[in-house]
Amino acid sequence: MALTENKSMLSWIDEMTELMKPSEIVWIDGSEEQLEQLRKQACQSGELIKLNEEKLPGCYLHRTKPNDVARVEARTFICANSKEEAGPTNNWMEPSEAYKMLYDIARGRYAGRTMYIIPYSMGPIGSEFSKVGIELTDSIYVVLNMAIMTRMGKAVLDAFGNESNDWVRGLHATCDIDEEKRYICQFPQDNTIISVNSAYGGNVLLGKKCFALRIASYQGWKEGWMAEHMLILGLENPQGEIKYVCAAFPSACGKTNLAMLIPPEVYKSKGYKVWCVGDDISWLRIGPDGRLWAINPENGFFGVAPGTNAKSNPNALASTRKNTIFTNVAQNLDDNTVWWEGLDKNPPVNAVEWKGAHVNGPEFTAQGNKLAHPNSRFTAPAKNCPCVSSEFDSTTGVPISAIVFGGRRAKTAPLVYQSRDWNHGVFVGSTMASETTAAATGAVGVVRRDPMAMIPFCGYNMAYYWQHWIDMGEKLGDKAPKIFHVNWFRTDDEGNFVWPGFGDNLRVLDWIIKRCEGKVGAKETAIGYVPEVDDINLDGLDFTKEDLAGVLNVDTDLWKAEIPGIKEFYAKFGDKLPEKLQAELDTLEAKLAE
Ligand code: GTP
Ligand code: SPV
Ligand code: MN
Repeated sequence: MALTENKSMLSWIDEMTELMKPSEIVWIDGSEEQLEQLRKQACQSGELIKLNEEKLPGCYLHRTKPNDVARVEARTFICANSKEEAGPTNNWMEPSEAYKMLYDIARGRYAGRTMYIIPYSMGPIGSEFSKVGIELTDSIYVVLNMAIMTRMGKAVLDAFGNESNDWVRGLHATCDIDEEKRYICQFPQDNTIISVNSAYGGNVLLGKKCFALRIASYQGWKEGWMAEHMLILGLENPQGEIKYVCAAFPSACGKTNLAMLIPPEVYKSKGYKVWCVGDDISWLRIGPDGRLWAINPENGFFGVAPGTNAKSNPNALASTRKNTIFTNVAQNLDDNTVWWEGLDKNPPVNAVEWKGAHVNGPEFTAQGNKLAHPNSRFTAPAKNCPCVSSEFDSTTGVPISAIVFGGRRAKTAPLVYQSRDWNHGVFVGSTMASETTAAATGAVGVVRRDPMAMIPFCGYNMAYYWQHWIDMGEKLGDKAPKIFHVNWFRTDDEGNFVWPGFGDNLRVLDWIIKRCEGKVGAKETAIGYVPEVDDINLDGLDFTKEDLAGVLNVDTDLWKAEIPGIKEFYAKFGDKLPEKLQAELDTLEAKLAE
């Protein structure tokens, strides 16, 4: 029986039922009984493997097809009404052509299968920030992941009611997981997403990148708010005051790690704490007090497994110890637990690698093979996180003091710098560059422009998106958050990371908050304000002031060499480029020439 009487929902579901020809239809009501029954079914079919109930209660392992392990940017399309509205950084397809192509691929593909209808909310149910979606899928894995990553089920529909048509339509069909027919298409003007021939996270958990970033960024543009690829953390000082920070880093560049950071001993002993509100996506609105407020629209973490360990990110590791789904990690057959590169130095001897082959872990890895896929992930409930913020479910969100951009740059970008003002900060975000990672298919380690960490996720022309940022800054006026840029990834001549990173990034956050409070000075450089060497606390760290001076150094020649790349990138946007950004570029060039 349908769980809603909303006509726009029912008529779209009817239309899709007609198209997809499911043998069975199941509404996901969000109850634990229903989810448990689906887990059992998935274990019977082999889609999930139940892990050790004592060591990892409620946890499961899933392996995707080896050709389906990451987002596919080349096959992701923004099907806006015109190519110009999608902009030069997005793939574009004309909407009616796209629908025809996708419906031809998907037609009848639920035959012999069950169509699961997942009603879900991005954001706490009942919050003004929140938006509702319905995802249709033939994958139990998708249902169970969505149950962790979103608020879902009947409660969402009850709160949404029968009148509104303002909800996002999402159709996912597994089909044959054929790479050649894989498409991830967003139709911003229709509030619609269609994803075919994949069963991997970011391509099929439609509430996440497809809705909460691509569709929502477009909605935010039209409605006066912002959807960003940003973590949200609260930094509590010894007086118990909490300041909130949003940070945008590209995929697999450290959001989850920063969001759950454990302060180094010198800070911890004084009473500093970090609270996690979100690790991947922020929705931001100007509040009644004129400040910028943020919610995390998600309800769980779809985090990178490799590199997560008791030292680098104990809070993330703790989050994965119960009720978690692991995707493409290795299985330890001796105790039926999981393993990935960087968990510890002891790969399991009796192991199943991520593709499903039984191997001797130490021998296999010694030959240079990876037991877990570099983009293997955990799907864990946010509530599992030991440092989850008390504001996690807040319907009003948290007020943001600082926005931090960052990426992987071996050279060029210093450890941290502050923009001169909001528009300069927008310029800094718009010219961000970072080395590519395993989060998307394609080459890894290639420097590319990734403005605001949104290049794969902006649902419309990025030039308009930048103008929207500038407009938001104008509305915020002197209540606008201060904007910073960080780089944890500077390397020495041997290619080793210089800055210790992880928990020690708090030392940089501390400077950022002090700058927001006007409590510390800075050195003005051509690119913005850089800390004085004495103003970053290095207590208890094996890192000298000379080392610090090295990572804070702004190399004018390297920055001059950046300019042609920025110009070339900006040129793609032609006359759509906001004048204010061109002016910022001119200013940077002039300052570098001084
Ligand atoms: P998405 O979920 O793909 O959006 O990624 P994310 O930005 O949340 O990345 P995550 O925090 O999972 O980090 C990805 C990789 O960066 C892991 O391999 C981490 O070990 C590494 N990393 C994170 N923070 C630091 C840091 O401060 N220093 C260094 N050297 N590596 C880091
Ligand atoms: C990312 O790639 O930025 C992720 C993982 O957060 S995915 O959901 O696959 O996009
Ligand atoms: Mn992400």
